Amino acid sequence: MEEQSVHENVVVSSWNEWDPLKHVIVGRADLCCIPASEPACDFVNEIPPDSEMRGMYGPRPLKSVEAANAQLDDFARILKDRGITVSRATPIHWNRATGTPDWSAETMTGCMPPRDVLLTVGREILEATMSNRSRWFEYLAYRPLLNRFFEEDPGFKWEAAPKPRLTDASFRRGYLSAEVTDEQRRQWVNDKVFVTTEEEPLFDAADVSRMGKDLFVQHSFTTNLKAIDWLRRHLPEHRVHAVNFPGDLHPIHIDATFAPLRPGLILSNPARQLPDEQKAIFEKNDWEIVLAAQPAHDTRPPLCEGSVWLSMNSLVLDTKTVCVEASEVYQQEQFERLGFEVIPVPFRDVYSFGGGLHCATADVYREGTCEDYFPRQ
Ligand code: DAV
Repeated sequence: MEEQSVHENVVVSSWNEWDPLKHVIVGRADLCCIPASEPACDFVNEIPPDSEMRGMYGPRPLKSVEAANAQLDDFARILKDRGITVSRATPIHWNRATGTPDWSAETMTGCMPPRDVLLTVGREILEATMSNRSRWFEYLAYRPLLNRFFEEDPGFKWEAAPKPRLTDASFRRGYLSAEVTDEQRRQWVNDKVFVTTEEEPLFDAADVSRMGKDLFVQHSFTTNLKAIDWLRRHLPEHRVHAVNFPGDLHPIHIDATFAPLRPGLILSNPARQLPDEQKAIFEKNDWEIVLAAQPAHDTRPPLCEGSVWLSMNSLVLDTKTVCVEASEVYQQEQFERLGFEVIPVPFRDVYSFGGGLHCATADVYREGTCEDYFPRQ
């Protein structure tokens, strides 16, 4: 058998980002596309003029897909060698037009960052609404796995958040326009005015950081307050906190910004810090927030939408072991100083497909139970 669960009948369980990882989903780059411009995503217009994809949406260059898949396969092998069960996404033909009664989109995106779509909270996996039209159908890449977990694990709660309509009312027109100045952007982000509106609940799962009973959710381009309220009502046993990082002019997903490493320790992006009033809960409960090391690179790989801070997008295997991108030497040194064994994983070729080592995975099973790490609220 290719994959075997370590705990009989319990396939899905994960309460935080640090307990010993036993089963994980790793994405795939097959058939991934650069999506056409849409209200919440204008990547085509950001493609550098010297790129073969200049001005184009559609399938990413085959060579880049092969390079990314080689690193993803290697990462999967590294995890398996550590005794971790690895399940993989099932790609579909992303290069086709989709639509609903409310909109149509020229292509889909792909199934590289499973973290964006799947939110594992304890015995539940929740399919996020997503907030880009080109990512509306991405859950399909995980349905074969979720269906299998459902058959194997009688206690697995398979959930999907309300499918969003994503009409024009869900987006601020012109928000991403190249004509908007940085000063204006800074003001907007400071005022928590993002590209998505409060028309309906919208979230990407990667905006959620799981710390036992407490879930910290970044209010961002991809997650609105209505979704944070929805998560609060959906997970009544948890405390759901909205967090912001005003230094980030393009806030999308929390995991290159604010990453818990073990109980009591957070790695924080020095360029995107939590406002003082939001730090209170960590201080009150004696958590330490350390600033991440500088990235080893000052540029991003070709056709990459993420920032150089993917340097801190690491996968914690347990409270003593962490996977870090192989060329991110400063981040590795910092992890070693913090008492971690570092597993270097070459991953720069995957960055363009939507993120780093944390993005590229989604938890299925970690040991441990739901603990209260923030008794003082
Ligand atoms: O800052 O590059 C990347 C997160 C991708 N899921 C960043 C955000």
